[in-house]
Amino acid sequence: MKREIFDKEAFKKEVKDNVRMLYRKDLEEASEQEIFQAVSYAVKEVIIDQWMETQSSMKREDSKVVYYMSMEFLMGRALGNNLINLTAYQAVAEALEEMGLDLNVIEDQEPDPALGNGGLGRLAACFMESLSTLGYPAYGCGIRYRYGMFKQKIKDGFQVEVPDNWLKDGYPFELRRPEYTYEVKFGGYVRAVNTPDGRVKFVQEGYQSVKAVPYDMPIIGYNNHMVNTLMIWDAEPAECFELDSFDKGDYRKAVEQENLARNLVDVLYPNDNHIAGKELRLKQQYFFVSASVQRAIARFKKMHSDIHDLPKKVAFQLNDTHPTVAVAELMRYLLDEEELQWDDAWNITTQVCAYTNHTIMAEALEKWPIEIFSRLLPRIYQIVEEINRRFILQIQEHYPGDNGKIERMAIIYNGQVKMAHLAIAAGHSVNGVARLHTEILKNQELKDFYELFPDKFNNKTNGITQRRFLLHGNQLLAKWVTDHVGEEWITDLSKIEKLTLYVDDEKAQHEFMNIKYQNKLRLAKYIKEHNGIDVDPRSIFDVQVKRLHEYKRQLLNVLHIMYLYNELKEHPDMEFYPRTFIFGAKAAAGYKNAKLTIKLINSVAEVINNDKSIQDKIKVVFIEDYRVSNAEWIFAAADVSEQISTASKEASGTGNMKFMLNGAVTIGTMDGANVEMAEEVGKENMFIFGMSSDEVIAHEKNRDYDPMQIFNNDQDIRKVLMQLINGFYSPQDSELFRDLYNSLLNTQCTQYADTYFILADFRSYAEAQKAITEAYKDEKGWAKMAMLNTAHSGKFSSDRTIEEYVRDIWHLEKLTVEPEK
Ligand code: 26Q
Repeated sequence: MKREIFDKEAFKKEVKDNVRMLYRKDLEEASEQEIFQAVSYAVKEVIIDQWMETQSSMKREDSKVVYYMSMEFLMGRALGNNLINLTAYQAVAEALEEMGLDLNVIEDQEPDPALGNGGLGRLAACFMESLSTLGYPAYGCGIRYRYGMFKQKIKDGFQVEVPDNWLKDGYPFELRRPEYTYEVKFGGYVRAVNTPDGRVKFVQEGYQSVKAVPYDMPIIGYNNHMVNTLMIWDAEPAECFELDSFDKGDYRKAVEQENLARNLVDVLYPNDNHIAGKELRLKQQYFFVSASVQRAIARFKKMHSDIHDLPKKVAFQLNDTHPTVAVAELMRYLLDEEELQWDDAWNITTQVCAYTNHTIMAEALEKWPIEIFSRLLPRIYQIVEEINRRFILQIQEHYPGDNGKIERMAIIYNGQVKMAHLAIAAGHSVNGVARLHTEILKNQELKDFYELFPDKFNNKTNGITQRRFLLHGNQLLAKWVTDHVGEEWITDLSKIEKLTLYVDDEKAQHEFMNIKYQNKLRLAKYIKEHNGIDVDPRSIFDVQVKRLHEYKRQLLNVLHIMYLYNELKEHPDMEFYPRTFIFGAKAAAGYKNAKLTIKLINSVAEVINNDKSIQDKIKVVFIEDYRVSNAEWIFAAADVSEQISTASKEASGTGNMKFMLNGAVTIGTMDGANVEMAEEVGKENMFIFGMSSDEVIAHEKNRDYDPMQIFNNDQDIRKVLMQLINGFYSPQDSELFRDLYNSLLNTQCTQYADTYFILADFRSYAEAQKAITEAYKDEKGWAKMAMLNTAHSGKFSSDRTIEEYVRDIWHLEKLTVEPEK
């Protein structure tokens, strides 16, 4: 039974009162944004009680807590999801309707908090939600960027980045907690001081400091009264008089210090799977990590006197290497503040810290020049040097005389600090994010480390929360699923497998596809409003939405569309099932080929959509500003899910799972979690194509791949590639797409041409696409396949993932939160 939380009349009154209190207006005069704020504050009322209950029972039970440290939390809008998890969505929708208001419209007023780039940030958000739903005590630790991921505008087919000022109207779900302010120190130097009892103490002097002030956001569990906390840190200038005594009266330093605080949390770096080795980025990392470590320890010490018990009560999970300075910061605290011996401190640190790897892309492995690192974090650098010194001794002991090992494994080498090596050496767990990815880490990328520390390595296949991506995003299907298998799937997605009972039932097939059709209508309307393009909801909706990256191969998709168009033009009477190709993707602002690919997609769309002769058989749509809020609608409406990365390059993928849950059929490579999806649903219910990861890795090793050969021997491919440089899609400037052409064929441009094996996989991709058309024509067959995908998506709940982290790495206990009498 769901507990009724909302007294409808009281809620209505609360909303009206809030409008008066906040804006001195009656409901009738209030803007939609003001009503959103008033509704959100009314919801916050309810949340606050549960939040306080949760925090007091965490104290009472003295629970072990995980601190999930991440530079990114891509939360998406909170209002709708909070209502869903409070099981108050329907009641609130009705209450608002009685007031003449539409909850959907109000939800749409919320800014989309986009404090993340893509997969890694969204994973952190799904994990927080699952932790609360499962009842595990947790804090998310991150940064309150004033500007999150940029908003994308498409102008003349090109991406234009617009700042995302998400805080401009005030964000109702955050709570400033100035009582938990900490100081974070940068720069200066370290002085060794002899203490009266004959020891040496290290003190940092001449530094600049910043005040870290946390804002808490509630993370609401589904129907269980559990509310965890996401703490995101803002930077405020330390007052001038708080300058280190050494620098008192130094006006220039005071101004510098103030500027540091100003810039520190200004903006999220919009890079995904690529590092920007900028000094400010390292400052951001240390800033939020130092503040979070201080808060975690302060909280621990309120209830415990022996710091050796820290690992019993605290776990730090490092979301990629970005927060890895945490290990050195914890060491610093234990050595300098707690005055522990090295071995003691090291023991505690390794037991507390664990690291998740999200990529094998070489350009995403984080390294910092010693010069920057030691200047910015002098004491931390000393500690990293000592960790490195001891680690090298350990390597030498294990592999006497093997200098290659040291070269490959040292934490500091060649003038650089290697963050992954630090994280592996200083943590007790290293995990990949899908089985294939973890195997590649163990056998290739991190082979040396796996040999030295086999027990640290483990796999945690990613997952997604079904509360946001089905219950909220696809309410029609959610209700239908509940009607067929009961509502247990909401908190135990494995139960959705019971749908297999209905896959041959014609009535069920009909209903399932009808819901898909309704969702396609909803998306078609969105596309009409935003792009002005008419798309036929009866056409196949073929969707690729994700960050734009060469390894994800949006280029393969668009080259194939160009090929299909050529086919249609050459054989106007050929049989052709209408298709709508939908793209959504942001490119990092400085990533040239990615931005050019966006332009290409839009140029191809322009030509094809306006060619009357093909009778609307192909439509191409680029959805502007792909983000969490429109993603929910897009997944719900997809027939075909494009997961076409070069095998071995996509660590896991999580969009793939969201599509599967919503009954889309995947066309994909055997990469990342696609492999496990195929295992769950059966290869016959997916369209798998392309080289295997082993084949890709072998070609990379042997350097024996020659795309020019394919270009010479395949006239269809040749024709498509020539269209990149003959002005077919860019009549004003036939050179516009030259760089894309070069990336495929010209060895001068990159290490080797066609780095991501697009031409190698082209034919196999085209075959798979053809097979999709054939399969779609068989309505019942398709309905069954789509339903089987939903039915076998159970493994890909982030609830399952979190249970595995808890069991193997964090060892937390579930908390029950009793509602107040
Ligand atoms: C690092 C240094 C400086 C600036 C930026 C960065 C940076 C930022 C974001 C590096 C990498 C990222 C993001 C990586 C990411 O999203 N990886 C994805 O993680 C998902 C969750 O595990 C996986 O499903 C995807 O396969 C993986 O690509």
